Amino acid sequence: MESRILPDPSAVKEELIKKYPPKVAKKRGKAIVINDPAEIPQVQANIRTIPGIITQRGCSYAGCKGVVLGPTRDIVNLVHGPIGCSFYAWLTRRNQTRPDGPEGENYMTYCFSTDMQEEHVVFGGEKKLKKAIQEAYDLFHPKAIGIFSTCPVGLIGDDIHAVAKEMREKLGDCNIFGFSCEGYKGVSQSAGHHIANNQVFKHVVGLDDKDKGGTFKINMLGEYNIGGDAFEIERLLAKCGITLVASFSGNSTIGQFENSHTADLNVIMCHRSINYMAEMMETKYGIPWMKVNFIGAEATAKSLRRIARYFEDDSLMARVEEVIAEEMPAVSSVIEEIHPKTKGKLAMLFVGGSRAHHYQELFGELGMETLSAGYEFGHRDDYEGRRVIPNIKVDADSKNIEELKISADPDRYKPRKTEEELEKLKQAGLNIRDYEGMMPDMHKGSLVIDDISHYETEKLIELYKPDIFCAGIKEKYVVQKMGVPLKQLHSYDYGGPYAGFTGAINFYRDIDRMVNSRIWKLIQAPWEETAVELEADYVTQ
Ligand code: CFM
Repeated sequence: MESRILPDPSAVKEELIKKYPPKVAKKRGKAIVINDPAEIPQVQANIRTIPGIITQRGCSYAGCKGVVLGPTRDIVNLVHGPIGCSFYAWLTRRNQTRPDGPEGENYMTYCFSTDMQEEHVVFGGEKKLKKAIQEAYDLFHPKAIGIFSTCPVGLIGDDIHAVAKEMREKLGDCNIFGFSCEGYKGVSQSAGHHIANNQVFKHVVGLDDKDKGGTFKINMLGEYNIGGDAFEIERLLAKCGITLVASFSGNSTIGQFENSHTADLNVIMCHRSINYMAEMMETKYGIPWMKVNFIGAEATAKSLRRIARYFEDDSLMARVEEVIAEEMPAVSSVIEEIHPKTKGKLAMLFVGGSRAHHYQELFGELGMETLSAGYEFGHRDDYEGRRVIPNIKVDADSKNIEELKISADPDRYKPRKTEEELEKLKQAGLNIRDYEGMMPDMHKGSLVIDDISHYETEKLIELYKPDIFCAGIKEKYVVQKMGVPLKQLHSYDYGGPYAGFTGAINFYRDIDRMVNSRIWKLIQAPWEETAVELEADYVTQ
């Protein structure tokens, strides 16, 4: 492996902001920090993107309808708004599901919209919304209909919650609830996650008290079954004898949500999108939560062990060890084959609000180094750890998002463990109610960049020349034209699953193919250009 001399991170930071006007440079400078895991610096996050900067962020509606509710197959997700909002949210995320047989309900492949026109913007769209609910009900008789507001609905003031209530009462056997997740709410899709958590908690969780059996019952929070990840996790949990009561929301049904308060532990994959749900469920029902990570073989083994230790059951712990021992040889043999070819290669990850952290595990297993990483819409706690939450400044944008006031359920609150028991588990190394964030796991001197702009992305690539860049479709072809392969960590391109043991193997192979392919060397990046001027032919007629 050739050893490269990497530029000094402070010089890179200077270069990234040099071209900005002074005020913008000052602001962006706070979002670009040089990491030190021993003394984590403060990073600016979850604030408005500066107008004029090309961001990769999405909107509140995307976070609510697309991300949190989208993967649930038997809720009709009805978008109240112009058709474009629906069309561009239609199945692009690659969240998969497994209906119960060929007749099983699955509305994920449909696109439901009220198709708001100018007339409705001027005179109001509530009538049209009622009609659309009736039509969806008559056609499908779904158990539930979720209504999602897009921007114009908030501007004209249609009351979707009143319509939901009226139609719920009228139809009688269909749970109907609304989400005021207009795109402009908050500063990114993160606001939409919170809105989704609130409404699902308010209208769905706790409706079905039936104990469906199982000894070690958990909910999986913040796993959305992109590329089939949840299928692999479900396989491993079942093999260990752990019962999955509900998944929020990969491969899920509304019935699972209704019954989720009967579980004894919430495990969180994506902290950003769903930590609210975990906290509310603990306050109301007494279910503790714990952060896990099923991305990376070692991380998967560690997460299974943590779940087993939470239940403090010797037979479960033994079974988990057996499963790990059965699964690991296949993983190790692929690592042995690939590691010599990937060792020392350099990666960068700029994704969403959790994957930029999780996927560093997989690169670590391949001997690759993460030079720089960041989230699009993470909060400071996703970077620096939850210990900073009390110090996070609550600005006007965050205040716009409702915080539900939750209290213990008078009948159903049942602490699964006493505070002493939880403290003991914490002392023994279990991360109960905690997430340490991305930065403690990154090297000293690595660059952490929040809400990276297109311009900064290009500069960063030019200066570091990484072997692979991980982001999404908006960056993919720009980066690849620079001669650097881009792995989509949102949709996984056409690949996956990447979770669990089988997923890790898939990922090693895909990354090997990308970083060791000669094709990228054949593309001339701008910094490699010789004196040849770009030429273009124009056809005139
Ligand atoms: Fe959580 Fe996600 Fe992510 Fe996210 Fe997303 Fe996603 Fe993501 Mo794209 S919920 S924060 S809003 S892990 S859609 S499945 S890949 S940006 S890093």
